[in-house]
Amino acid sequence: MTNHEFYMDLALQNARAMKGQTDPNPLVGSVIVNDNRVVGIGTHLRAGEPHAEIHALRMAGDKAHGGTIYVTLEPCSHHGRTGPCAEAIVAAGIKKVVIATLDPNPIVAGNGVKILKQAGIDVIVGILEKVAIQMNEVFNKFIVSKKPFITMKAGTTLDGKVATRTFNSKWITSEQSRLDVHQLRSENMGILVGINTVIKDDPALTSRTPNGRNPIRIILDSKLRIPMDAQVVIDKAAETWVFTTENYDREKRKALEDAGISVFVTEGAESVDPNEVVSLLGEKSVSSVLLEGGGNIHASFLENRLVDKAVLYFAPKLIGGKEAPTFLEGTGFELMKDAVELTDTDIEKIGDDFKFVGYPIY
Ligand code: AOF
Ligand code: ZN
Repeated sequence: MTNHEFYMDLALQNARAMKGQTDPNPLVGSVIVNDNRVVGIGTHLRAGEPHAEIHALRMAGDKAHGGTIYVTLEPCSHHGRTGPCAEAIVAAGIKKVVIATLDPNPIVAGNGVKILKQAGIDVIVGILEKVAIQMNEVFNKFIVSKKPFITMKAGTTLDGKVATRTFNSKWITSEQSRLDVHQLRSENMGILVGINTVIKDDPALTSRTPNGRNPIRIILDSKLRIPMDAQVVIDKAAETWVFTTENYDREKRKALEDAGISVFVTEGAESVDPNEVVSLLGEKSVSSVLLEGGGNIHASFLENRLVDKAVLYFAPKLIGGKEAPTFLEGTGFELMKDAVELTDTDIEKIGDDFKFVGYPIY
């Protein structure tokens, strides 16, 4: 590891630790080094609060003068909720700026580097770039598309089943895997399921981890069949948003709204169009969504090319039975050449379970 990589790694570690609390803003870390000593460390904590570089500059004070600043994302150039960091870096007398990756935000995109270079500062871009890009996969998509980054999650047996033919499903994956899912929930701004999942399982869809943030519970329910005594309606543990069609039951909508549930009516009469849901969520600044089933919801999102990432937990168990549901239903593709392939795959063992991660190529 070079010196640059060492300090950038430190900045990346601090940035990553804030996963789940900065969105829709990016994870950003910064380290200032002067005379071979770390004189300032800063991490972005929350959207609307100072950027990482500002925290680091404040800590360094006069010691920033003549130093090198490491930033995991290009310093900003815009007057947003906080001032342009590139100008603050120039004003502090920093000599060198080491950046992991450029900011994909169209209002910054290279302009931060331009300000720094115009001030005669030495700028290096691309240290641990791949890691930095991956860390902000959610932000990178959202800031250019204004659509949420969607992760499809399922916990299945080795034969892809999410329950037995009698719909018994407690439990398929281990407790340790289920804890990992709670972590995943807290890292997403929204969690989306279909109405059948609510009717069958009555899930709370909350994150049971220490300091776990509960995502907004998003339910696709074309006819407003959601039971008034469902946990997601009565428990007040997090917001619940129900997306329905023009075919909805008027009285039920009023009852739900009186219970504090938000109801969104989408176009069309039959089923809720996932494209419309995704656009609406983007408009409401929901930058990340965890899809938690069931199989028809997964299929409709995948067929519409809306799934950005798949996280699949495989338990070393076999159920069998053609009536036993799988995590991906719908009609399915006709030919192998149409199959959705996943790339950049990774597998991790959690106890005896396997956690598989991959990114669909469309
Ligand atoms: C952050 N934290 O540490 C850095 C960011 O809404 P604002 O004014 O805070 O601006 C957000 C934009 O600033 C964000 O989209 C990104 O392009 C840039 N850099 N943002 O929240 C930070 N360095
Ligand atoms: Zn900034």
